[in-house]
Amino acid sequence: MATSNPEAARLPLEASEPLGGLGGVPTIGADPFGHDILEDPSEFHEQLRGAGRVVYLPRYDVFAMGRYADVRAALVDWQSFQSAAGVGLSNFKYEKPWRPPSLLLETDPPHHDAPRVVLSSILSARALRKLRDGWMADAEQLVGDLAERATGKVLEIDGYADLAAAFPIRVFPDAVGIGQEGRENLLPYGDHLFNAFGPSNDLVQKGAERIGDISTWVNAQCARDALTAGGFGEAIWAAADRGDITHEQAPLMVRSLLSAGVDTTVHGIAAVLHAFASHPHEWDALRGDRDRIRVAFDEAVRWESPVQTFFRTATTDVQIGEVTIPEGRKILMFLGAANRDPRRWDNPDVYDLARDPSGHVGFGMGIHQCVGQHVARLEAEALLHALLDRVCRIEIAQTPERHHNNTLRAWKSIPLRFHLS
Ligand code: OVM
Repeated sequence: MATSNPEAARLPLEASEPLGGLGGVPTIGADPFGHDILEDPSEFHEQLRGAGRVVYLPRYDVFAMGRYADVRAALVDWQSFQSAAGVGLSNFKYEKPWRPPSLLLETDPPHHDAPRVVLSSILSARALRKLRDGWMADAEQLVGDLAERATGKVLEIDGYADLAAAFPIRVFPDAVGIGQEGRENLLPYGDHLFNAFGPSNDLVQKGAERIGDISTWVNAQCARDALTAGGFGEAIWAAADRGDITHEQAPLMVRSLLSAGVDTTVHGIAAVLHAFASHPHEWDALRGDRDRIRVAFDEAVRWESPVQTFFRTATTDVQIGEVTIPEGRKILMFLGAANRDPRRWDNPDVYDLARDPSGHVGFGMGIHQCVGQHVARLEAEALLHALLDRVCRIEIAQTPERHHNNTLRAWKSIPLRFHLS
C-alpha cells in the first residue's frame, strides 16, 4: 500500500497504485505552488472547483478540495481529517518536522484541548478590551505621522510597508510582551514558516540559510524571563502555574503567537487596504457607516484569504462522492478557492460590504479555527478608524506587487494615493 510506505507515498499515483480503487478521481497536473499560480491563483481555483469535489494532484501525490461545502465539511471533521500529521505537505509520521510541532496547529484532541482553552481565554474579545484604547491611539499616531509627508491634500505611501506591516509590528510584539531587540526577525520567521507548509521549492530554499538564527531568536523570546509583565506571554506562563497547561508547554504556546500572529495579520490588513483601493465606492460606504468596519475586515479575509491553504491527513478511508481518499493520505484544503466558490457566494470576486461574509473559511473552521481572530480584527479596526478620520479617497498609485509564499496570499508593495479630508 502506498500509504504504509513513505517512499511509495511520494511517487506519482500511477507508479504506486494504477488508479485501482481510485478510478474516476479527476486529476490536475498544474503546480499550485509554482510562481504562475502564486501570482494569480484564480484560474487554478476555478479549474479545481470545476473538476470535482475531490481532485488528485499528481505533482505532489496529494488530494485537494476547493468547493466551499466540501472544504468546510472537511475542516469541521477533525476525526477523519487530522492535523497531528502536520498541516503542510510533509507527513510527520514519516518525516521529521523542521521545528517541534505546534501544540495548537499540529495536534488534535485530546492534546489540543488544554492549550486551546488557555489561549482562547487569553485572546478572547473580552480580554482584549483593555488593549483597544491604546491601539486606537497608536493607529492615530501612525496615520498622523504619515500624513505629515502629504503634499497638500495628497499623501502617497506604500500601503504594505507603511501601514499593513508597520501597524502590527508596532502593537503586537508589545501585546505579547517580547523585548525591543530583534523584532525585525518576526516577518522573515513567519514567511519561512508559511513557505515550509508547502513543498521544499525555491521559496523554502531561499529562507533556509537564515532560519536557524531566526528560530534561535524566536525561541529565546518564549522563555518566561524574556517576557514583560501584562502581556499574552506572561498570561500563558501564569496558566502553567495554575496547572491549566504544563511548564513545558508554555514556551511552545508563546511560539504559536509569534508564528501565527504577525504575517497573517499583516497580509490581512494589506488585503483590506487593497480592497478599498480597488473598490473606491466601498470606502465611501464605510465612511457613511463606520459600524461596517467589522464586516470590512471579514469580507477582506473572505475576498483575499491571506492563508490560502492548509493540508489535513486522512485518518481512515474517507468517501466523498465517488472518491475514496485512502487512510494516511494528505488532502490540500484550498481556503481561498472555497471563499470564492460561486456555489456559495454571489459575485464572489467582488469585495462587497453589503454581503454577510460570516461563514467564510479564511480563518479556518471547527476546532482549529483561528484563535487569534479577535486580535486581528482589533488591529484592523483600529487602523481603519484612524484612516476614516483623515482619508476621503484611496487610489492605487502604481501597480501593486505580490510577494510569493507557499501558503500566504501576500504583498511586497501596494503604492497608494490617499486624498486627505
Ligand atoms: C503555530 C502556528 C503557526 C502558523 C500558523 C498557525 C495559522 C499556527 O505555531 O501554532 O495558524
